[in-house]
Amino acid sequence: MRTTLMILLALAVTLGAGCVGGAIPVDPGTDQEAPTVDDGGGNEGTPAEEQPGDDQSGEPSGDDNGPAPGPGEDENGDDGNDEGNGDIVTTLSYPIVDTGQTQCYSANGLMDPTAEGQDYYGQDAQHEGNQPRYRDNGDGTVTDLVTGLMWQQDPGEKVTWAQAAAAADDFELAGYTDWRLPTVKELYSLILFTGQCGPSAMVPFIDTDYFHFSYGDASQGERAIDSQWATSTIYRSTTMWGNATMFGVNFADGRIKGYPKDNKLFFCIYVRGGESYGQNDLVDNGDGTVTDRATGLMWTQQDSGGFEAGQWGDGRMDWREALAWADGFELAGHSDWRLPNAKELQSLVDYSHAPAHDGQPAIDPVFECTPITAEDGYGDFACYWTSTTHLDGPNPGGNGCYVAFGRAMGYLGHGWTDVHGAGAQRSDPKQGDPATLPYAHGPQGDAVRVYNMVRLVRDAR
Ligand SMILES: [Ca+2]
Ligand SMILES: [Ca+2]
Ligand SMILES: [Ca+2]
Repeated sequence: MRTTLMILLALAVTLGAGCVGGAIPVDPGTDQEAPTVDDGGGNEGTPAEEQPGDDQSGEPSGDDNGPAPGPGEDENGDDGNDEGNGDIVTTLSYPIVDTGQTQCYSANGLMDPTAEGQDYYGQDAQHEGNQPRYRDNGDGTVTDLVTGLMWQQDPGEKVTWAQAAAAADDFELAGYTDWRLPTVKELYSLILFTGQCGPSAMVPFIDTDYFHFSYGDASQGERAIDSQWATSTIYRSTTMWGNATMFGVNFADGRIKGYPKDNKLFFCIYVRGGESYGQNDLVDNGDGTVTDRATGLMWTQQDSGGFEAGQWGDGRMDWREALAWADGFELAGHSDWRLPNAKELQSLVDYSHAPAHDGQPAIDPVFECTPITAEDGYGDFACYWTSTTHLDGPNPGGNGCYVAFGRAMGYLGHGWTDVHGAGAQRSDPKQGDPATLPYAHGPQGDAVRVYNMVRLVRDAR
């Protein structure tokens, strides 16, 4: 807890909140919810069992421009083939597939890439990661060559969540019978931020060379963006004032949202293989860093609030400030810290926690999260910037993706509520004064904050 009451007061004023620092009312009724489904956030690692610092062996110099580590320098002591040329990446249990974004964007749209020390350096396109690669198996299945997961290629017609969950067990395709409804971490591995949603262009956020995709059906009264895909991940709290909620991926508008689980239709593709995909393996290195041995990523244990960064010292910053802070940041002898992309940051979400469920942010407790006061005046946890641009709305490039580790607030009709759940991924304008911008955006009145929290990442090898 590094936030002072002063900061909470300032936040309350900024957000127009009435009640300072109030605890979120915990919903006692959610424990019994949907006991048979995966919570999608299994953080298997027990930091206390690990040897602090054991991830630093074989660490390259930490120089931003240093050569790629050779064989044997992988942080797990593997043979260094993680990003290699073989068919399937196998040495990490939870490799993050890059977003596919290859162009750079300022707050005003496309821009030429900049260099270290310059504005807007360090965004998604400037860190390659594991580029998406798939194999069409020619039998109605697609293999993701980064994650190793095998997917059903065609969702067919929409179904209810209950139908999607119930039919998985008996589903058979290409001779396999071990299909399951994906977790939100599995399904989100397929999202691509080469997608766009807006008046100038509509491009799906999934690779349509491999997967069958449909926008909403106008003849059924649906909007184009009604392409919500189902997962097995159930929110431990509720959205929209009490609805049981499932986290789905919208491949039409490029978001994770909590959707009302009942009385709604979803696309559904089943998955098989890679049973540990989505499970973190966190090691507290004892020096302010945490390594996830499942993803090969190293994270700062504290967020920007813990470092008292940003123009107000409370950790909040706009997108350009977040990139600049990452660029110049040093910790534990490393200077190659960067703003995580949307998929890297989502890998840290622990869907077994939720502020209104257990008072915790949706992340493993090894991480420290600076508390904030939300729009409704209750104590909460922040949304965190990513390096990924969200091509959404009338100003393509002007919005950056964030991941909500607290409630994903929206203003609906008569007040503020958690509309999309802790663990949602939405986007905010990259810059602007929240006092003069519309305070809510889109059909669910998503809260517009602009000044979000930041947690930094680096490659742990
Ligand atoms: Ca990238
Ligand atoms: Ca089966
Ligand atoms: Ca740097």
